[in-house]
Amino acid sequence: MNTQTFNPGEAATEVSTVAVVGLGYIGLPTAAILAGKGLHVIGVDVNPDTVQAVNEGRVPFIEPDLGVHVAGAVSQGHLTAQESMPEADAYIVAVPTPFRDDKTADLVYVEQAARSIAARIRPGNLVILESTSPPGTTRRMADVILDLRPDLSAAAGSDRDRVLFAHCPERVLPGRIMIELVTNDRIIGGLTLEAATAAAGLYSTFCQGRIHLTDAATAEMAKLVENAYRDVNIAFANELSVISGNLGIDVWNLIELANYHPRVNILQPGPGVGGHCIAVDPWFIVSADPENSRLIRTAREVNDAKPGHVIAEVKTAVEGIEAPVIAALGLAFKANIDDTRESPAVEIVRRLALENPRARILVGRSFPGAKLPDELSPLPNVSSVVTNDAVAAADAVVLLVDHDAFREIRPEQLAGKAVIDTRGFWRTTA
Ligand code: SAJ
Repeated sequence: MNTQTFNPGEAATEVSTVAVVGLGYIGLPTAAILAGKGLHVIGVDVNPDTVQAVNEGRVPFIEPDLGVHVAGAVSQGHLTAQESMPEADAYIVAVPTPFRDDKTADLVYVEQAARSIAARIRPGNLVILESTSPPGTTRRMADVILDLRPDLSAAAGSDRDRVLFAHCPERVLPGRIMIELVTNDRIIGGLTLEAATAAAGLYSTFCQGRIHLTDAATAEMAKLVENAYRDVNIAFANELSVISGNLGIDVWNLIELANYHPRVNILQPGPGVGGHCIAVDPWFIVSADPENSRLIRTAREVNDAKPGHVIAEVKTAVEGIEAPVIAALGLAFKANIDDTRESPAVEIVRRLALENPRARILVGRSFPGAKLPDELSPLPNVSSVVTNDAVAAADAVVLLVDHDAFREIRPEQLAGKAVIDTRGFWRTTA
């Protein structure tokens, strides 16, 4: 299928009831925004706590502005949540697609969702996969449903009753989800053009960006490529940070200067790359064609090695101190969010604690009252404390996340302490 741009005047959506399967970081915002447009939205989640929270108009995680949208949609009766799969005109699948130890995608949640949908789907329905997935997953999801429902077909021109399948990858940035859901362009890939057009009709109810239509495998790959592009570029910055450190050069000043060139735009180094997207998706490309993904694989390895460099720096800083106190500032995978999935900060704290049993690691949190994640809570030498107390008690302060809240730390609080600033947060300009 050639790529084409959807013309919103062309196909008004015939969908009035939507089931959004998976009420996580993407599913819940999508559900809330569709409900805000007056559609009847039923959120489906296997977690009873999530279902209860949504039905009470609450959001079980932090994302700016999402709370207002969910509370409004629930109070107007447009959004409800339940554990079982309902009948609907359209199904949007936004379940996790984690990767296994061998870095291949685990599609068990997509397949579970597909089996539940198969029991409820009716002729003419639309099924959209939003989850980031390896090429071929939309086809596989359709096959799971169609194997269970031989009365239905996805093919144009079939004698059997038609159902429509499309992939519509999300591309929103955590922390800006409610803005980018509306303003970003969308790529929609259908198993048929009719399916892509129907999905575009639904998304055009809230998406103000352009909607680009293509086939499902290209849409799946486009999403992976966007994140791999970013990963490769961050790896370049991280590699520079290690080289610069060895040469005694301030990497942030170096990058600022190089970026004055009109065709150079180096990203920022950090403690590593986290989150459920950039640290994961490139592996889906590598597993699709291992032999030819050398650059993509190496970038992943460079970024995954960065926490080790930070740990080595901290160890050097506290060398000779019998029982050092280390303040670790921030655990999230990036600034101003509370999401710790795949976070290099968590890995750094965990490995520092395990490798230095005599050290005490005080995690200064920017979100007061936040509990330690499961990876850290069993460790006896890690505790979560108020940021200022962590800094005051520390021999070494390692800044892991550039949360705005840490701006309140004054230079005199850091005086006399070893400071490892993995984000260039306290850097002076070139
Ligand atoms: N990071 C750096 N240096 C940088 C930029 C980022 O070290 O210069 C690190 C961050 O600290 C973080 C990680 O990279 O650990 C990822 O952060 P991010 O802000 O670059 O991206 P995500 O993971 O929050 O969201 C990405 C976005 N993809 C792209 O920008 C291509 C978003 O648009 C996607 O929707 C999202 O992945 C997703 O869900 O796939």
